[in-house]
Amino acid sequence: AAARSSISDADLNGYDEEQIRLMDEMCIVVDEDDKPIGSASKKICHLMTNIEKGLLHRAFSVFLFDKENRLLLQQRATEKITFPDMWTNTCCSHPLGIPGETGDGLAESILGAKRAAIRKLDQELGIKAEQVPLDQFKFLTRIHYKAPSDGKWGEHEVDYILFIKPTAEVTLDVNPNEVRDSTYVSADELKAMFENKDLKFTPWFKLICNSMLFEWWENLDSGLDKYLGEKEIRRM
Ligand code: DMA
Ligand code: MN
Repeated sequence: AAARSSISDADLNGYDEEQIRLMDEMCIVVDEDDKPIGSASKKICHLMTNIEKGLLHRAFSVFLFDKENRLLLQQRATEKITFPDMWTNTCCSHPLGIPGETGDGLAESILGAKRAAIRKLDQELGIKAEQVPLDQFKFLTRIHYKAPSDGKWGEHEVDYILFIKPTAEVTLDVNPNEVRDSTYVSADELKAMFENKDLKFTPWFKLICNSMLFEWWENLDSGLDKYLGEKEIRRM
């Protein structure tokens, strides 16, 4: 009999059942130029033993802003296998090796990342697709980074950075298996959160905050165009 389900997998013993199930999702494996070279399960892609051999996959990070240009943050659920309980940007996940989310050229890959973003904004935060239309997402750039979580698990991704300031009001219906808390913050409020030693932040969010986030954020309503569609991958 096939014993392929991760539920029976020793690496995943003791973790949340729903989060174990999601470890079977098929991520897009890419080379250092973000060219798809195959697919592998979310579990395979996030084991440090594989990352240390160079395994790299595609991801996206959404930054969602409200009418007052406040950024929606989430605190990851305790159930998350990687980076539990940490504060981070609105929503992150992976475009999957499924029709519509896989792309070879940059334009198609950006479209795939946006479609994956719409899927996960609903699954994590209960934001309905009609409130986050595809054409309101703005692609900034790609970030290649590596970050361990707890020794066993980690990230090694080419991460598509997407901004959205939806014209429609966004209603939240948070999935507690994914998200422990959420809050809208101004840039100053976010900087104040960084001073609070009781709060932990994900490594990719810190990398983006320490590089371009605040400059992009200042230009959200006018002047963002010059930052959009960067073809070069930023190595961090
Ligand atoms: C993975 O995010 C993507 C990035 C940019 C770190 P995640 O761990 O929240 O993925 P998922 O929600 O699919 O578990
Ligand atoms: Mn990942």
